[in-house]
Amino acid sequence: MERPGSAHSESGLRGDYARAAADYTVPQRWNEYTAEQNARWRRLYGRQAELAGQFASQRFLSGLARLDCAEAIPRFADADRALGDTTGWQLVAVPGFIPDDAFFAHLAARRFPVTRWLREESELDYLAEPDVFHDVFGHVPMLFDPAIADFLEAYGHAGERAVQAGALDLLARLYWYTIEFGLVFEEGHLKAFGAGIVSSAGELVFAVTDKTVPRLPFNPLRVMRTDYRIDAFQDCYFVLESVDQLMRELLQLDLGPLYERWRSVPPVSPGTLLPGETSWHAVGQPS
Ligand code: HBI
Ligand code: FE
Repeated sequence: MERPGSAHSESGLRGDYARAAADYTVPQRWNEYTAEQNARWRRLYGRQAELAGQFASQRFLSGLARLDCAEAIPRFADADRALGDTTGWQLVAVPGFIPDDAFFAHLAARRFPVTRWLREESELDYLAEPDVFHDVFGHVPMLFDPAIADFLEAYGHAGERAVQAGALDLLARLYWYTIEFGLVFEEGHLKAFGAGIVSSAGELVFAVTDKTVPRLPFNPLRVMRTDYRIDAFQDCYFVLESVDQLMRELLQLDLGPLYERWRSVPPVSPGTLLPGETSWHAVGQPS
């Protein structure tokens, strides 16, 4: 594994990688968050929790309530206590984006890497890197959900094999279109549970209510073949019948042969519908 240090700083990642341990963890240093940062967190939380009440999955909302962090950036050790009683996940502080192999090793051990720093005032609406708000507000609520808890651990194990098979792009899209940008039908309503959506004010409204963006029924192979963008709202979303579907379908996949078959095939571009596909917006969203 190549260790990001100065190289990453030069490429724009702002965390302090030089002082991280070999597994990229750092102390959270909760006492060093300023009153101003906690006030910013409170504002981000307030705005996003209100939208989430309307547009996010119940399973996300019940995890968010368990997390109990409306007032200030939470101590990760406090979240660990709540998680320990349910799915046994733990949070580890990291400087920011970390290399794939380190990321997978943490997930495989049911440790979720959480960026320790908070975005600046000028970045309330958009940020290219994950910060503590994206990681905690977006991801941690779903760690209380047994289906997501198990899926993420399985993803960590699968990740190392996908790297060896030269097929990480295929597997990473499964994470992207579910854990980051997944939608789910809940009692006939379209809801968001992906962290990239629920932690973004603009995309949470867009992903759930836009009248033209393609929304396709979740199909793991279709997802693995679909490219994505990281610099704007997604050009398409995939919708689960229930978050339980995720683990069920992953267990049925024979990833080795699938990697062999699709590894060298160019991906489908995200806004494209394949022959025979119909987006849910076109057939009328359940209201
Ligand atoms: N590191 N901190 C952090 N957060 C991520 O979501 C993350 C990462 N490293 C690698 C990675 N994601 C992805 O590229 C893999 O899921 C493929
Ligand atoms: Fe994320």
